Amino acid sequence: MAGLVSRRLFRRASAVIPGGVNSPVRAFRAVGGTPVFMRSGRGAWLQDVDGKRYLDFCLSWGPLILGHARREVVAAAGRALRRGSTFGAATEAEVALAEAIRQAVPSMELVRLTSSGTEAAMSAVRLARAFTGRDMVVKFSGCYHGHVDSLLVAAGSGATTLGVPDSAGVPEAWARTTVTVPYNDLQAAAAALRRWRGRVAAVIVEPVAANMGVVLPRPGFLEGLRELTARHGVLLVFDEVITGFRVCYGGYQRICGVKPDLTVLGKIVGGGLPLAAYGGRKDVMRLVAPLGPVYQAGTLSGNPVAVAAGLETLRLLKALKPYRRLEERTRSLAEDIRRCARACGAPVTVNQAASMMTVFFTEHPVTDYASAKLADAGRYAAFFQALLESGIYFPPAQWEAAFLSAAHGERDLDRAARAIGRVLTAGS
Ligand code: KE4
Repeated sequence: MAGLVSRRLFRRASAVIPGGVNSPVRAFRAVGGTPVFMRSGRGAWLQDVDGKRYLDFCLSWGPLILGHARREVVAAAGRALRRGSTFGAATEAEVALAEAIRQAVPSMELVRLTSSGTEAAMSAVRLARAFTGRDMVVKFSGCYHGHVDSLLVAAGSGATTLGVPDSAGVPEAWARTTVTVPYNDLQAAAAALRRWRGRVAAVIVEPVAANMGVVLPRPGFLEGLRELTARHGVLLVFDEVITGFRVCYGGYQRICGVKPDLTVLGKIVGGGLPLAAYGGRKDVMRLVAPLGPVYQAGTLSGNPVAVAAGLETLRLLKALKPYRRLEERTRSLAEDIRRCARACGAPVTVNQAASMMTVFFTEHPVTDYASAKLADAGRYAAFFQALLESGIYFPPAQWEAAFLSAAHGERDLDRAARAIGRVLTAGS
């Protein structure tokens, strides 16, 4: 439960910020209680404003693969800040970061930096519409691409029916430009492209979904999307805001071998500062202003401080090569949780991909949004709160991903496994 200072701050925040938070999921609405206000982070640990420490498995929703306040990243950002935070002009460092991204993700032949994943996804969709001269987009239930108006869409009744707004303020007409189909359902995607033949600009997908909790692509799903989109003259957009530099040095496309036309990056690529990117085929990206007619801009796009943090993060990831150890440790923790759940009869399914995972409170396999939604959010809430009391900070929502960082040591993971085991055994 949140301490006294958090509770006081939440009352103060609620008087001046909608819901007391600057992003809805931080409000703990999905898990109940007052949100914990954080004061600092170091390595794998967070400290809240009441002085309580937590082993952090939310890691700011993904950016902090090196852990909080990584010394080299802080130093690099500090040096940049002391030279001036922003010039609104080109700098060498942003060229170096774009080059590093292209080297890591070769399908991104040209790269544009933005300040958020939402901005990058929105721009990629606008670009796809311009390149194809078409208006519609196919997305997948449970996948999230930021608060882009036309993508804040709930699935229509059938797999090929037009979307309906999933947020107030989104015009019906904009929602109807999006068709939502079930993740991992290639037939539904094919049906949507047939039904709206000649009108679909892009298919946008999280290659490993993480916004309904972690859901892995079925063998052949991404390859099938590549073949379908190529056949229909539709651009394939991989939203790798989470998977980019999380699952390997590059994106999931390096692992699965599927080459998208456009890729969206965020989170890790900014090293914990506001930076994201989109990029892809030269012939497509050449439409982006000032080269072409697709306008996209940003005062702080590619700003020196965030670029410095991103560059240092990518340099460290390349040098440290943490991915194998991260995957092994995450797999081991996932196995510990499964073993404990079997032993105590807790209805738990754990999906794990590289250094991210989700503990779903359901005994069914979770392969798409419909099966993810069978999870018992109330039991997850009790699980989250019990872990919080034990000094373990999981994502405050069932349908999100938990992450490990290079700063999580064996002792930290043993501590987490023991705490999770106690909580599952106690029936929370
Ligand atoms: P941002 O605009 O939050 O930088 O990125 C949007 C976005 C785009 N694509 C994917 C696959 C994403 O996961 C996100 C943002 N992720 C959420 C958590 N799953 C951010 C947390 C929040 O909204 O506070």
